[in-house]
Amino acid sequence: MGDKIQPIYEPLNSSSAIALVNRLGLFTENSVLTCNEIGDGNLNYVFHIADTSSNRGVIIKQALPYAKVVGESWPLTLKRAVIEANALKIFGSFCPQLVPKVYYSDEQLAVTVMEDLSYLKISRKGLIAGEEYPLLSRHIGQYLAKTFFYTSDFYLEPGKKKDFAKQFTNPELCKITEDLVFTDPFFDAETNDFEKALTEAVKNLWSDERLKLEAAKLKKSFLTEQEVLLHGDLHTGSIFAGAQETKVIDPEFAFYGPAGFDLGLYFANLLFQAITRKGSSKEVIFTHLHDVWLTFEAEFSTLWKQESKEVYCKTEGYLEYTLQKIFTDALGFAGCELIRRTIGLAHVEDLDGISNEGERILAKKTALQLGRALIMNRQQEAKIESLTTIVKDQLLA
Ligand code: SR1
Ligand code: MG
Repeated sequence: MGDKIQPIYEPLNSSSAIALVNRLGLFTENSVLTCNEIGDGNLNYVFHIADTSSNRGVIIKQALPYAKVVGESWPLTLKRAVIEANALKIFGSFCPQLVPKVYYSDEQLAVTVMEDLSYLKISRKGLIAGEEYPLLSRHIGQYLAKTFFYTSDFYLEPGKKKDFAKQFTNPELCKITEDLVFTDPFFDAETNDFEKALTEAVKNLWSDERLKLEAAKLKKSFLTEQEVLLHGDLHTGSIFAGAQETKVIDPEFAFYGPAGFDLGLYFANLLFQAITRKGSSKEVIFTHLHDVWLTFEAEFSTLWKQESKEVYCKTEGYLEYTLQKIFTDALGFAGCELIRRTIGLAHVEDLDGISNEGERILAKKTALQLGRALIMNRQQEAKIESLTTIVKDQLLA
């Protein structure tokens, strides 16, 4: 008697996705709706539903109870959908222009219904196609400054921050990163995936004890440092871009971790373009690297000076120490991302899309060398020229 009927999880299809948006009243009654599954990521379904006459649309993202990239043999929590919806709402409250609006979320169905961004392009695809996106990295610098600062102990009352950290405890998705980013690529693990022609280069990594010690330190930082609420998977496939607009999507890996992690992933995914672009078109990527760091540094410093609540934020040298730590960590995390996207389980189109085998292998060897160089030389002055010098040295080596 009086028992609540719990909606049961089931994967959506075109007709149940359309039924859901109709139930939510997101379109007028007479709308003729089309629905396409457009997800090309590793984990979820993504449905694009549009009204054929107005072309107005929405996106429904649904988590599957397993990792799509591997199949049902790799079960994965549906709770990531709640984490994602809540993270979108929190990040959207700090930078509404840079995050899609969430219209609805349902924990049982593991769905998030959000703003249609299909008029923009996934920035990885746009960058591969040679598009320039002059505002992209300035927007990402602003996004990082705000999301880091407003979720950190520099701004939040410590109890509130700990509540957030509890709400965003995300052990299953963190475990994916712990394994796929920080561990497996440095050992002969089953998940690794690389061409035969890379065997010697890969074995050199596996036997490099100095490199493994540094990878261990970076993994420890990821495991233990609860500095800010991270996006957790901020590669260029998690960012929609256009000439004027940028939107950060997919924060299902969100958790409290070291601030340099998101920045490092973004650096690394730009660096794939620095590696693969030819001649002077690399310069655009160096400009992106400058833009993201300089914007981040300026915005974060302003927030620190104007809005910090932590008493030590007025102590001389503390801001510089904090920026230095974020920069150093970011270089190390960027190195791990370069290596894991080259020889680990989940690759990037920037490299795998190179059809000429010789060129592809050369690009991958460069990515491995650059990854190693960033990890080993990450204790650099927090100046973007320190990063571009390491990159240029490796690209010319
Ligand atoms: C099994 S998931 C593989 C990768 O896809 C996601 O986008 C994350 O980057 C994860 O590491
Ligand atoms: Mg994703």
